[in-house]
Amino acid sequence: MTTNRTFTMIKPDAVAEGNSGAIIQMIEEAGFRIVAVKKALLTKERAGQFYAVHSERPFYNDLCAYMSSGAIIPMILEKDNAVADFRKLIGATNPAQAEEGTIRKRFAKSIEANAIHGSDSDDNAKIEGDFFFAGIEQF
Ligand code: DGI
Repeated sequence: MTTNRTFTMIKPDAVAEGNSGAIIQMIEEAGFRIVAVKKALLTKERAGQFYAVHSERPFYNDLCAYMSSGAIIPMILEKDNAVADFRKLIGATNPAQAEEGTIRKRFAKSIEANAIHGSDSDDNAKIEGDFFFAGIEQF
């Protein structure tokens, strides 16, 4: 099944440096509608739950520490072909490989502090959106 929603969060490095406004502008100019948005602070444990799929990876501990190091801005977004189009807009995980015009090319500091998350499938978009937002907040 395809849906027209995806989940994103602006990560601590980008929020701390005051880049959220510019990132949200890029997202809206690319045609995404904001369905739900808030500012949040994850504990290391909550960050670990969100990234549980990576729990066996060598960078997991650092990733959880980083993702709980400062405020994030989670959002649910809507657009035709949202998941794939948003992955294209954010660019490669490693900013050294991200294409010109992508959010990570412009704002990511490193493969870890890479400014923004984007769900990699429709199923994960739903799971990740529900991780942060109740039904009443999604409109
Ligand atoms: O979907 P992505 O965020 O592009 O990438 P992913 O799901 O493979 O990995 C999730 C996050 O984990 C990624 O945004 C940053 C971090 N990460 C991935 N690969 C590495 C990594 N962090 C470090 N330090 N080293 C890695 O190789």
